[in-house]
Amino acid sequence: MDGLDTLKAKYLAAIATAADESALEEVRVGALGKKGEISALMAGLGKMEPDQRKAAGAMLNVLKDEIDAALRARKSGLADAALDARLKSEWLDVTLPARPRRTGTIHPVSQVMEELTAIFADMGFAVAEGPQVESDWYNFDALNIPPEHPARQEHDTFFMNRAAGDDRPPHVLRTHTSPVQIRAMTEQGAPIRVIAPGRVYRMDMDQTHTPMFHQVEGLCIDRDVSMANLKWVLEEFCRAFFEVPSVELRFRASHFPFTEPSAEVDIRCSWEGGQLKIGEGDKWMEILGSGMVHPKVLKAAGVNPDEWQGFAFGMGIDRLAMLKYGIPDLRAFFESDLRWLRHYGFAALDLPTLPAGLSR
Ligand code: 2NM
Repeated sequence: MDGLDTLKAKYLAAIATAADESALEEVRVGALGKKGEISALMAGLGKMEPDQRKAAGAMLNVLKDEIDAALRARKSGLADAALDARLKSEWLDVTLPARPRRTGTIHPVSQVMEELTAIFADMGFAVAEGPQVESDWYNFDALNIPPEHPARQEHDTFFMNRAAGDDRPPHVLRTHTSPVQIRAMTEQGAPIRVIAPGRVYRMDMDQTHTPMFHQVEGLCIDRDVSMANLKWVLEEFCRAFFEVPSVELRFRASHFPFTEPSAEVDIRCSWEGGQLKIGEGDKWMEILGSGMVHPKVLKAAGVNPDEWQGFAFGMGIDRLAMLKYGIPDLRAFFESDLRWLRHYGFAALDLPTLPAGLSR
């Protein structure tokens, strides 16, 4: 049994250097497994004389216990190290921001739509919406624009295709948002106060025109609504939108098929050194069209013109955005150039409200 010390040293060394739990298991099987070296020595005890067997048995038991203890200690050490390694590799900094920096911005057209919606809401106007593909009845006939009317050509309308053999007049891409107001009047009747902001389409493309652009139209119908109410609403809108203490509007007689009388509206301004100032100066700039809704239009929308009357107006949202935010080129609005969007875009979370200030 002199070899036991050598055996002990061999196994303790093997246990100490086992690289992982499976290497350690191999060492255990080699020593203490059914066919292991120590187990074999234990099996050999049966061939010894009783005295010898007693002493050798005790020594083997001690050795077996020592190796067993060393195996357990090493095993738990290896398990701890494996857990440490796993925790290290799966480490996660939960204090990091959940997403990379937010880079999206609100398009100036969306910003201006939110601004004017807030202003008109404050004056009791609800927002109405409608389809962008319209029947020619809603887009033209109901607005007192009959088939032979020159405005149908002037509007440079985009026509949709009909199926072969279908002779009904084609649908159109709406050339203004007025059909939305016809639909709103037809559905809700009078009195009514709505604005209709949205996309409109005309076949036109140059420095100052894009085939799709944005319009907002307003409609106010009640028993005794007049041009005086129209003028106040427009002044109030311009003052709030351009964020100036006062504005001055000038009405010029004009003509639209859907209003009578009709007026084009100019705003007092100055252009000093290429810088636009609203509400002061000796220049006038046209900003919108308006008028008293034509009795035929009321009738087409199911509103009795002997009982009800009111005003309507329309203006370009893209142009409002250019004027207010000093954006020079209309066509850049719709090019989706990220540098342009970052430069002219607005922070996503500060929505314009009247009490907080529209644009900040
Ligand atoms: C304008 C100018 C004048 C207008 C008319 C209507 C409706 F549907 F009520 F008849 N909506 N908008 C209108 C009137 C629009 O845009 C330059």
